[in-house]
Amino acid sequence: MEARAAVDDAALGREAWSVLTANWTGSATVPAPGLYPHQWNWDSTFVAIGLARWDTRRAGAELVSLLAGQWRTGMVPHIVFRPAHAEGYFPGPSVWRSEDHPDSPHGVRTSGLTQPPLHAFALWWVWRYATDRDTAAALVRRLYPMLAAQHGYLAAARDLGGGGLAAIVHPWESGMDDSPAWDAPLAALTQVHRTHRSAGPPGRHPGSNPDRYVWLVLRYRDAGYDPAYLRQEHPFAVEDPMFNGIWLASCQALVELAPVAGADPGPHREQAEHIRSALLERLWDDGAFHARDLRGGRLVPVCTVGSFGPMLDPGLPSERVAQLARVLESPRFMGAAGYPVPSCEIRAQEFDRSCYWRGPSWVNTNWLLRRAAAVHGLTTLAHVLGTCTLRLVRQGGFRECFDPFDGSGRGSRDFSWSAALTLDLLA
Ligand code: 9WN
Repeated sequence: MEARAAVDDAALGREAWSVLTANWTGSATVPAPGLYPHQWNWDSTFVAIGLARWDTRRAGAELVSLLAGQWRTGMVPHIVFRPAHAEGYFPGPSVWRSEDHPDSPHGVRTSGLTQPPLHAFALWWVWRYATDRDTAAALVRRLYPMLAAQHGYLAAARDLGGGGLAAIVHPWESGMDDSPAWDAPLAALTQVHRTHRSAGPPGRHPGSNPDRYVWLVLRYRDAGYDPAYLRQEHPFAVEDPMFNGIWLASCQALVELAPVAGADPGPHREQAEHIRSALLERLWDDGAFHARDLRGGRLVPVCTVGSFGPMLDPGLPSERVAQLARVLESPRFMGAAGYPVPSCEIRAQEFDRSCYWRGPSWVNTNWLLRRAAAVHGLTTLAHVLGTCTLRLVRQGGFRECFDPFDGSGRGSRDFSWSAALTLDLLA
């Protein structure tokens, strides 16, 4: 294992700041130097969360710059491109062609997909912990309408199953690109994707089906990023428990933020209740939440770290919380991992300790599960998740992800959300 001398809290905090300083572009934070040269959607929410207690202005700037890429439909894109680095990442702006779409923002090029809607939650976190109260209040007033529009988009354009949940239409939208949860829906594309030869470099992530990923993007783009096309034809549509658990948490955040913005919290409360019922009715099976493949018409059997997303909801019934916590602490996840939480259950055939979202542990999902444990009063679990996550970064540095057995770092170095969330965990 690649370990380094353990560093104390003060040194770890300084190292985290230096990563965030190096990855700051002047208006936003890129996920990592080199590989990810643009602004990514949920990465920026984690950066804002990590900065919330320390730097209200920069936390706010992170969200403001991301929302500059918001489409008039309310959709918040998964990448906001930096012009100077245009084709430094594939697929770049020339593939997405956002500028051709009448609803895209003027003067900013973006992708056409979204990512987990953690934005309202991140804004609430900033509001809750801000030392600079006036800046935080102004930020809430400025961003609240944009976030309400984002939620409106999800409800209107993404309820492809008609049951009250938002569907992802591409694995990239989950933020957990090559999770085994998408294997079956992607395998069903084999017939269709053979009719198309996509142009693009080989995938960065083994097993991530790069040609199918690009093929799905091109189909959606060529259909004009049209919600009717998504409903009627798009071949990949999945209800992900993490995406929807995050959406629910963000609805609850808007309930808290609405009065600050002079708005009515009622619709957000109703939306949250609607999502909770839909999660329980549509995604719960055999003691855990599972992704629903809308095109295949079935739940995906494998449990992943995404299965615990609905635990972010303080209103989740206590017997469901207890069942989820048992699975999380069992040898299927934390019980057999030296460094929790593996991104896929260890007993699954698809589990791979070294491959991105197919096994490794990630700081962002650990942070979300620590938060979930805390909202349900599971203090020991929350404590273990916090200390184990800090142990990972103390030993391995701010890596993109980590081997769940020996804690060795994987993927990019100097990864922004690993650094930012460390600042929160150190608080
Ligand atoms: C595609 C930026 C992003 C994260 C995702 C992570 C990875 C991109 C990629 O990097 O996805 O969006 O190129 O694989 O899976 O969670 O937002 O850090």
